[in-house]
Amino acid sequence: MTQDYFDRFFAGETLAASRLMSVVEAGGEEGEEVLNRLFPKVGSAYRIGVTGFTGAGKSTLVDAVSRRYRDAKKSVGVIAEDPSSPFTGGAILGDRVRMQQASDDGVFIRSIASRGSETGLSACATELADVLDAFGRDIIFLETIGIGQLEYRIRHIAHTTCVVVTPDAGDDVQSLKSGLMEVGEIFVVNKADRENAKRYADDLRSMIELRANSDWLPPVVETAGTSGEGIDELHDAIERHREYLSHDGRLEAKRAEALRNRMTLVADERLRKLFWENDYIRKKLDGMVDLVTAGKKSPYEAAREILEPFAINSRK
Ligand SMILES: Nc1nc2c(ncn2[C@@H]2O[C@H](COP(=O)(O)OP(=O)(O)O)[C@@H](O)[C@H]2O)c(=O)[nH]1
Ligand SMILES: [Mg+2]
Repeated sequence: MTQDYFDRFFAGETLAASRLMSVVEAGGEEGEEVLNRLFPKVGSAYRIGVTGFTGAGKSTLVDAVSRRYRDAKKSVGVIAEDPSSPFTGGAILGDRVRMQQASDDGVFIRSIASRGSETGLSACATELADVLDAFGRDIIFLETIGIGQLEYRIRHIAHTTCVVVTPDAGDDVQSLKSGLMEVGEIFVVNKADRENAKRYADDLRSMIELRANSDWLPPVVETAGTSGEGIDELHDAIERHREYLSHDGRLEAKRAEALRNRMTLVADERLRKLFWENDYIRKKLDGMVDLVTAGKKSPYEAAREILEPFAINSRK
């Protein structure tokens, strides 16, 4: 990666940003080098996570809310994890992607395919958000699918996490996964044009009140992404949460926690690799396989013995 790219990136050239994102997305040493170079410039963007199942209306909502920020002269970036065809749902967003290629209207959209591990995916979303942050975007939306462990991790990738749900017939709020309930700082009941939306939102409010355990009570906003209903309320709820975080060092604490989490994830990944590629460990493992196969040790005793030299702190 030549200096030229960084110069063009810091001069605000969209193509250079796309290029750096591709390098970061590819990972490896070159990607890390880019992140190291950009890191001093990372930290001023406000990150809004939007999570929920595919088809809930996340892209539609991100598009609508991002317009509010654009109207307020804020620059916007979007990182969207989209397993199907990116943004097919939102014709508006589709148009915008096309527009983007011709001119930068202040919204930079990048979709990432949901491949690889969940950890890899959320790390990648965070890293791409870092690039947009260094690029000077004021607001960054991170659209992720609320499945598996990912929903727990989104808390480390966004400042404000919005969980988007829909009042699907036959489903009641009890069926919402507790992972989603835990990460939501704002709940959005989208497709408010559906008949049972109101009741669904009220049930959700009662459930949230019962679970409330911090001085931020997550609001439930009813929206209809396609007609624009409730978009102002959603924007206001995000701004209220941002205001809440700006007091008592909450934002700084959240940022520190996220960075700690990131360091742990990166170190964890490397540690495993270092460990299993280490000659001593490989030989030890081979020897244990023989012993276990011969019935002389159980796999648990073997695993314990392999780890024994590293258990210094926990020895009694
Ligand atoms: N009826 C209704 N459809 C909506 C609403 N919001 C989004 N949709 C539609 O739901 C589909 C999925 O939306 P999309 O934003 O792509 O969902 P995502 O997968 O969560 O990003 C699209 O066809 C949207 O037009 C809404 O409020 N009401
Ligand atoms: Mg989407």
